[in-house]
Amino acid sequence: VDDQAIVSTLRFPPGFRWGTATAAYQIEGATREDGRTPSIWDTFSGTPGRVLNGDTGDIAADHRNRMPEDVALLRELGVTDYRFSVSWPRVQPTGRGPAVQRGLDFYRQLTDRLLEAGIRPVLTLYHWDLPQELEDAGGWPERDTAARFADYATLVAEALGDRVPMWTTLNEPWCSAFLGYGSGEHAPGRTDPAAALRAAHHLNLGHGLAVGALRDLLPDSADLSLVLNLAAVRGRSDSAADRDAVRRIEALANRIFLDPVFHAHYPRDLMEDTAALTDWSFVRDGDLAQISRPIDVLGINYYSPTVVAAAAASPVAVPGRPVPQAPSAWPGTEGLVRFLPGEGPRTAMGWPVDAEGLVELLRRLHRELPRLPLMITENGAAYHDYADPSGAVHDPERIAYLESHLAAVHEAVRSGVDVRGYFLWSLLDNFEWAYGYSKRFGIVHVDFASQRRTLKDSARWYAALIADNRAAPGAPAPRHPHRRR
Ligand code: PNW
Repeated sequence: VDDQAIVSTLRFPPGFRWGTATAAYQIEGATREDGRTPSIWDTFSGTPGRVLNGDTGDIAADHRNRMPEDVALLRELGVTDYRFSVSWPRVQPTGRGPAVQRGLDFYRQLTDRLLEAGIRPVLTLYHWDLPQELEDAGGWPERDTAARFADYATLVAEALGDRVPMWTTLNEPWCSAFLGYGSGEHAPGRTDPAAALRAAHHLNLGHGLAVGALRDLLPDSADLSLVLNLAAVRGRSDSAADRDAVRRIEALANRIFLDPVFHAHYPRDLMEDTAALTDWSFVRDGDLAQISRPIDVLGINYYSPTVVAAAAASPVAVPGRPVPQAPSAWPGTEGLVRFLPGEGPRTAMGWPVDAEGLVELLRRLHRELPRLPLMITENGAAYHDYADPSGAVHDPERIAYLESHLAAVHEAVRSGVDVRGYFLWSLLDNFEWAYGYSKRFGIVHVDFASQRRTLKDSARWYAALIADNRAAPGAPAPRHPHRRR
């Protein structure tokens, strides 16, 4: 193949996987059907003040009842793969005991339809909907939750192991641990930094135990993965103080997961920096051997880079009066690290559009883990889409965002990074966690009153790209204003 043609048309390698991604609680609704019990997200969204406008996932995009229509949409897009998650409380309502057949049936029907359509199912076991009963027993800060997760993984693998070729244990354990138990922005909404660190370890342990269970049950051909929302961290400057801020955030966002999973240890600097919060005695002999069981693929979710600096002089403490501090998602960095807003245009989430962060992240992972295949398991953007009188939904900014990020993926692939596929977040407008229905990430518009689906311009753009296995010629090259390559 002519090298120049590859560059100018952004052609992707043959066999590159193209998908869309969703998560159970964000689209399914039907939270009381099939014998499903509440998850921590039902409880959290049902608690006033936790989710914007009091939105809940009770109905969401009604996917539990409209699944055939949604698979037809995937077929129309021409995706090769579809990434979805299984709702733990739909399959194993209290988090213990046998599986509920009706719950499993839904995922059996979904995967059957996908396979009939020639679409590869990519199954995530945990996308944040812990059965409430397990939270009542202590949740992820409690060691037993890791064992419960491995049991649940076993139930799902026994039921679907013959038809699902790619499995993910956890989606973004950083969010589960640090937004769920640290800042309290996500369910279960606890604000205890030590509990957040324990949760991170037990999520890692649950991942490792589940990989062990899945390897025993699944055919050798099954690919096992973990999905992380790694931070592409940049310092404001190269000063020693700013570099120290980068090191601290790297440790809490990335190395707390990458080091145990791929190198069987926790970062020593992180353990020292958090010594005032915990002695890390929750890490027991043998845990790291479980956590570091080999996986086949690492999934990366990328939206925006993270820019940090050393905090300005810490607030002056009045003797006897504690300095009030918002609960932090970054245990041990309070008063030491400042997050900067980043530059350039932003999405409706307020997140800067910066595809260069994705190139940097992919190159860094390739450098550190050269033999590990990677997948972009989520990338996408929320924008304020507009409908014209004919009912068509236009989203030019989303297309521009996606073009620049696909150019970034292409650039990484060209420089030798082993990226196997790309999953666009998301197929449908859905329940965007703490933001409820106020933020729309879909390439398919959902009218939440009528549940009508309408392909946005970006959906047609994505279908054309997939059909051709290449991004549109002339897609803007990824650039960061202050970086030169
Ligand atoms: C990811 N943060 O969530 C999730 O995997 C999706 O379910 C979600 O809809 C998507 O990204 C868009 O938000 C995140 O605050 C939520 O750092 C919040 C954060 C990161 C990821």
